[in-house]
Amino acid sequence: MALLNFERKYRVRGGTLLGGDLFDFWVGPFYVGFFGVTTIFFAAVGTALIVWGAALGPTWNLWQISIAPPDIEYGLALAPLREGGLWQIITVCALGAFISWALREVEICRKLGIGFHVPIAFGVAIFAYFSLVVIRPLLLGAWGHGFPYGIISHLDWVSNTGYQYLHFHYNPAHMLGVSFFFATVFALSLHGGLILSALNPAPGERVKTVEHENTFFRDAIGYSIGTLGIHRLGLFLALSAGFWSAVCIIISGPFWTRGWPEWWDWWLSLPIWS
Ligand code: UQ2
Repeated sequence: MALLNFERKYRVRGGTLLGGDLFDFWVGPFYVGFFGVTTIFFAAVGTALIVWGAALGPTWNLWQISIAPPDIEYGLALAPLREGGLWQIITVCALGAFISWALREVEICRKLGIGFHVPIAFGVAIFAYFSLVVIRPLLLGAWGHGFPYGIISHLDWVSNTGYQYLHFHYNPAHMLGVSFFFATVFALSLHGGLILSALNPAPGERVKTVEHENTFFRDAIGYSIGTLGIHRLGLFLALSAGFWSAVCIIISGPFWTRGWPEWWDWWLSLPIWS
């Protein structure tokens, strides 16, 4: 089907989750929908509040601008705007925009009649952010446990939070998260390399097919996971990376307050040694 044919068939009413036909239209290439409107709203308000927060701060240096959550003393209450209240509203706007974007993806999937893999994958990324700024602060009893919105300041937060547990690499869920991140880039480099090797031949040479792709890996390691399989594996590896990152930070504090190296003492405490 040619692009123009396809668009005529696909660009039709229906499949919306909310708003019925009200926002069921396109602006240029972009589908709008109810959630397109809410995405624009939350993104615009959130961005304006970030600029306001920057204007209140001591610097316009892009690296140093930071909008901090409230002090721990405010607990789970709302704070004055200049003392973390801005951070609280910006967090609501960020989640509003991310979730609206995911639901807009769902509406587009429904229109096309395709699966929901993309919005589900994005949902796992939203969950990782949600666990940092909502789940863990709630479990610890203060919004002040969220991370500050700034380029350098959020890096400092990660560093400080890591050292608070002495050595974060001993966190078993962190180990899983890191391993899945590495496995993800490894799989994508194999996949990207393999696709380009077959589909982007030297000038004058023929494009090769999937049999060449299978055969390369069968010759090299005796196994080819297949063209569908590599994408299933990639999605699994990437979602697992996001999932275990969320777990590794949620358990740090709410469920384990000492250094992570000490967690491994369970091994020395096994009765088999005595
Ligand atoms: C493959 C295949 C692809 C691929 C890749 C493989 C034709 C185009 C990359 C090879 C992948 C394997 C063997 C899995 C590696 C496992 C991990 C955990 C990285 O067979 O089928 O399709 O792109």
